[in-house]
Amino acid sequence: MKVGIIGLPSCGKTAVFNALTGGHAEVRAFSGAGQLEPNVGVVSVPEPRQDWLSALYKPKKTTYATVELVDVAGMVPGQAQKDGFSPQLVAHLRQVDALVHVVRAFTDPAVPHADGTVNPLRDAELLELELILADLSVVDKRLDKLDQEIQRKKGPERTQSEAEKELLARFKQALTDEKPLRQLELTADESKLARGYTFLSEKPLLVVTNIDEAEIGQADTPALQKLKPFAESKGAPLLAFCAKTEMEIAQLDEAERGEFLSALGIEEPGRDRLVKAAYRLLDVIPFFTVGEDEVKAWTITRGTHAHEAARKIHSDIARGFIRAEVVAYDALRECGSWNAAKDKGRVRLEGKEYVVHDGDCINFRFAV
Ligand SMILES: Nc1nc2c(ncn2[C@@H]2O[C@H](COP(=O)(O)OP(=O)(O)OP(=O)(O)O)[C@@H](O)[C@H]2O)c(=O)[nH]1
Ligand SMILES: [Mg+2]
Repeated sequence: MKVGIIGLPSCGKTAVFNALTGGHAEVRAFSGAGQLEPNVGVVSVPEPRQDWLSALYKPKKTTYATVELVDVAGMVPGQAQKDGFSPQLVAHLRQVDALVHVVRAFTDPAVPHADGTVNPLRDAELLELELILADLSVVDKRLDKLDQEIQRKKGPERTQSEAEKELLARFKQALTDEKPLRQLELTADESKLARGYTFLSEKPLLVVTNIDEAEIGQADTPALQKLKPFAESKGAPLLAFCAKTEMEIAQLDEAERGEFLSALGIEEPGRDRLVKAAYRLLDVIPFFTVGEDEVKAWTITRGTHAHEAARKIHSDIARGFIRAEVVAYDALRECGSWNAAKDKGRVRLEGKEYVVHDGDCINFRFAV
């Protein structure tokens, strides 16, 4: 699961990346736009249910779900309106599953803005338009080729190409109306067809406004007010985050961090909120395996069957699948232990077709 961090130059993408990963990638007052290689890092997804399970089992190891973050270069100033994203940038972005769009709201004379002023809504709209234009150019190129293909093809192949043309024409209309593809309702077949194109505006999006230090903890800020209708109209959740402070928090050791957060009156670190929001974007759910060796979260897409979930762990477990012993996290917590849950009939035996739920604790029985 990969999440790409995007935004205009110097909006604080790398600062967000460092805040989330605890990393030390270089941040600079003058944009490194054009930097070719993205920063890549892996972060654990905070999960209070797993904390409770670890307190119960006291395992040797607790393994949280993870998200891979990709921090790319900003768009080259001035290039935005002309040519849009560079091809390298687009190539990196095509590979991610979701996008975190960082919008600058912090005012800092030491960090010049390419357009001279800080204006979150203008910046957000500009970048969003780039996603749409990048997709539109893919659609146009493909539509050109499809016409020739349809002439050449016969039978079911032709029908297939015609269906593709119809879908792409719909996409073109939406994009021309500046509507991101994530907002279209697609059938399962259409989604499958679209997947191959890895459209940027189809990827789930989270808007993060990078606020001033003084605005930390405020429920509402001018930037949030401006961006709320924008985010809603793009089908994207919205979060405020102060990348600079969060980056500093990430560099502290645990004890210092606790003191720092309580001094600021922050209950949940922004980092945790942001990582959780990024994970939720992906429309995935965790299930847990528990034991004295390890308490582990596994990430699956919603609707995954027990047999597939088993394969996540090991192909042998899927091959030799007998039954899944399943207890919902809430039931386990209520009963206090696996055995107590079993005595109360809360541990179910499920077959291969069972649809795994968010927070299921599963023990797979298998024989190979
Ligand atoms: N005051 C303040 N400065 C910030 C904040 N976030 C980032 N900065 C500063 O803004 C400058 C740019 O930050 P980066 O994280 O490098 O921005 P970027 O989006 O990665 O920039 P490019 O990769 O060059 O496009 C650095 O000097 C940061 O220290 C913030 O929340 N508040
Ligand atoms: Mg950067």
